[in-house]
Amino acid sequence: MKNLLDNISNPSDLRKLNPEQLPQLAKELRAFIIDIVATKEGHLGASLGVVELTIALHFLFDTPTDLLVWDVGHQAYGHKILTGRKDVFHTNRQFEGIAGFPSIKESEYDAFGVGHSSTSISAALGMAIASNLKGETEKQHIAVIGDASIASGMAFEALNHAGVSKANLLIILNDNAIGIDPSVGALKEYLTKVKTDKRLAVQNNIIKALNNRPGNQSVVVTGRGGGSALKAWADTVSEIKDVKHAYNEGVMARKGIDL
Ligand SMILES: Cc1ncc(C[n+]2csc(CCOP(=O)(O)OP(=O)(O)O)c2C)c(N)n1
Repeated sequence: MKNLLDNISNPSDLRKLNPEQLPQLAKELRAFIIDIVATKEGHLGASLGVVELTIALHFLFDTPTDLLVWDVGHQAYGHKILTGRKDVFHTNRQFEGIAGFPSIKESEYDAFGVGHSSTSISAALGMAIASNLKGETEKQHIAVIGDASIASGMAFEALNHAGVSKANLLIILNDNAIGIDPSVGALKEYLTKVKTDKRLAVQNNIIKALNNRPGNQSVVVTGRGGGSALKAWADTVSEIKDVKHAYNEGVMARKGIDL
């Protein structure tokens, strides 16, 4: 079979593929990351866990015009490979090589320089508010954050602000129940509960509540489970992409899938 990744230099090449070709691309991207990280070291599990999400986001959104912010940035290897850095990915984290995290100096596709966790929602919200002020109402601003990072004060401050703003912000909660170690705490238990108890999900959902304000366009996607099917991510993201006031749950995310 023809290698698809060989012919992808940036997301505009990716967007020329048929949706049916994307699972094949996901396999190739996963293998590419494993091959290089196996000899050069780096963060592996987090990037493998978002291969499908990364493809879905660059396929469905108009990056780099739409702004994509990765929290921490340790999961952005697939993003880097699909956004012009495939040929230099072997220099990842090496002296004079590419950075192990998104860097605004390195690429126009890296909307925000990261390394520290829990900053993505604030950053994307600030960008979304700026776009509003400039009248760029169609521009999308996407924060991808893990369940460990969203449990911090800074992320909650941003959610609190987003919940009353009119900014066009999409927050993707990549809930795989693992940070560096398995997640613990009340929020983890809460997220588990809202996914298993349908009544609770409808009546008492903190994340849904944040999306219920008139005029607010924030959206949260959250999921946890046994696989990270590309179709599930692609369907979910395309469903909510242009929707205002949407809440969605049920996309599966698993760290280090298919190792
Ligand atoms: C302020 C800060 N504290 C700690 C870290 C170390 N750190 C790197 S990744 C990570 C966990 C991330 O887990 P999660 O947010 O669930 O994302 P996932 O790895 O599942 O994508 C932590 C704590 C950091 N980068 N920044």
